[in-house]
Amino acid sequence: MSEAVSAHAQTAEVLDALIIGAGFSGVYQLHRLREKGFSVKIFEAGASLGGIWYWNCYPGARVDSHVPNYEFSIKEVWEDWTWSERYPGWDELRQYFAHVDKKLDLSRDIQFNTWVSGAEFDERNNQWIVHTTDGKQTRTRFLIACMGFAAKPYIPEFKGLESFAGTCHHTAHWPQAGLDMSDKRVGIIGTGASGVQVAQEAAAVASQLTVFQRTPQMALPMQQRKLDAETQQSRKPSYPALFRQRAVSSSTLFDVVADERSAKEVSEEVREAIFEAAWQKGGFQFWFGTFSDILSDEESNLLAYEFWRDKTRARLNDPRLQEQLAPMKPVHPFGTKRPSLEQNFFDIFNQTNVDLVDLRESPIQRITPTGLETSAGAHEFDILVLATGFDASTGSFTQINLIGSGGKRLGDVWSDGVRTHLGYAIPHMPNLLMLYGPQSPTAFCNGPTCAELQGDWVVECLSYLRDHNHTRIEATEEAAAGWAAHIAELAEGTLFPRANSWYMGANIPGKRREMLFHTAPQAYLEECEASAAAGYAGFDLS
Ligand code: N01
Repeated sequence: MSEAVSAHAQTAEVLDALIIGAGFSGVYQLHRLREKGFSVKIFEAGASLGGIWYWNCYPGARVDSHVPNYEFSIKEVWEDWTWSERYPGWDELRQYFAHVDKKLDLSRDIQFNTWVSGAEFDERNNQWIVHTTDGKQTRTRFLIACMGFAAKPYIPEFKGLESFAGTCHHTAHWPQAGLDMSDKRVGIIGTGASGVQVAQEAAAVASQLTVFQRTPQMALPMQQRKLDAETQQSRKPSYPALFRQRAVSSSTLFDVVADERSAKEVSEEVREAIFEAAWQKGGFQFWFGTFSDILSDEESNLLAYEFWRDKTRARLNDPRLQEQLAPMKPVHPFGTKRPSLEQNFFDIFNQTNVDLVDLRESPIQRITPTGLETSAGAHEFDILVLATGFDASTGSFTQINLIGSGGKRLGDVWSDGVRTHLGYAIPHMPNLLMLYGPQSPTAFCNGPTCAELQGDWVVECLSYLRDHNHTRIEATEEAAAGWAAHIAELAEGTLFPRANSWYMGANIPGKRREMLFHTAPQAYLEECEASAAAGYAGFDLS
């Protein structure tokens, strides 16, 4: 840092906090920090609020967590808002964000269409200098990263991709103006949540849909339901208790609670009844809400898989499709990749306009101007949808040029694996705090719940620093090494390491394989509380 730049810092406007991203986490931070009297702004890459719900506007995009669990607990926001569906779509979620904006008067402190390309820490002043692609620089005491886990779409290096002459989009870069798939030939690569959702919509309107599947998707029934305003209003008196519950029970997860018994320890009759009830309830109930050991015991897991498999095969007319979509033997333990919630995903394959191509039998060789070639032959289409996922969690950070204390780059700090303390802060990156980031429960926690519970911790932390005249907070290397070991140990107690999922960083070629998330949200909250109560143990404050 030159003397001139440093001297300039004494006079330039310096924010207390700059938030990156205007999704659930960023919006909540802005609201709470302003309440506490901090000067704060959001830089948001999109043209409006919503984060993931701004970018993912492909047909059928909808949330996999039900309302009212999936909304803010702020009374002035929920008291006059009602939803039309239990699992709302992206457009209704955007309307919700517009409502939140109006209620909390957020936009005046949000700079839209602003992409943060880099930030460097000015040690002399304990400030971040934040660079945006418009060429401007902004100084802030604290940099609060609220980019979500899916800010970096992943597009595999398919040979010939640039030669495709039709329309091609990654699901997270869908045209904001929409794209009509009616009477078109559509190809979709990928069968994660995004692929499943687009496929359901495309199958209804496309002249031909070809779904390219590499790994069968153990999708679960959403059991979508319409909601009426009157019933929702009549339930509002119970909302405060419901939102309080998110912080104090295992339902922090996804508002589902499992039977404490093992799936193996009950009679077949009882087991089937519990499985069936969860199936009928829908959503993530069958994933996390049947027996306590489904995701940790191989035999119990297999019992859940067999139930899922038989239910799914019964919906498919063709025995070949049955084996491709729901094989007799699981390709990985059930639920170790996030299950999509489907409405008619399996049924579409009984339609004459829908084909499945199993990439395990015939891998993609190249994309061509008119479609793609697998080892078994050519497929032609007008629209190619890349539902190929994200460089999840860490990708949101590594795509920004972050330079911390002593000139350390994030890539250097994470060269032997991800290092954070409590998923909030990174060694050598003072005054950078993360919400919904790596090594916190992100992937296993309901979004708005996590935004608020983690968000409150960060707000309290910044208030503590202000009250104690501290201008700098930094995770210690020791604490971060201990936290990484803790995350790995928690994962080892589960079956999650057995799948090539984005949880494990295993969906991106060359990315280090490690569990990226804390798998026990309730314990996590207690660990964070304990650190704060001990004067922010594991952090250096100065
Ligand atoms: O991404 P994914 P997503 N050749 O990584 C395939 C959330 N989300 O965008 O399984 C061929 O799950 C890949 O195959 P495989 C949700 O948390 C939520 O769908 O790696 N195929 C897989 O099928 C979700 O979990 C909603 O073998 C290739 C697919 O692409 C997360 O976002 C909606 C390939 C990627 O699936 C990510 O979901 C949407 C290749 N080279 C998303 N590379 C809600 O409902 C990858 N694939 C809230």
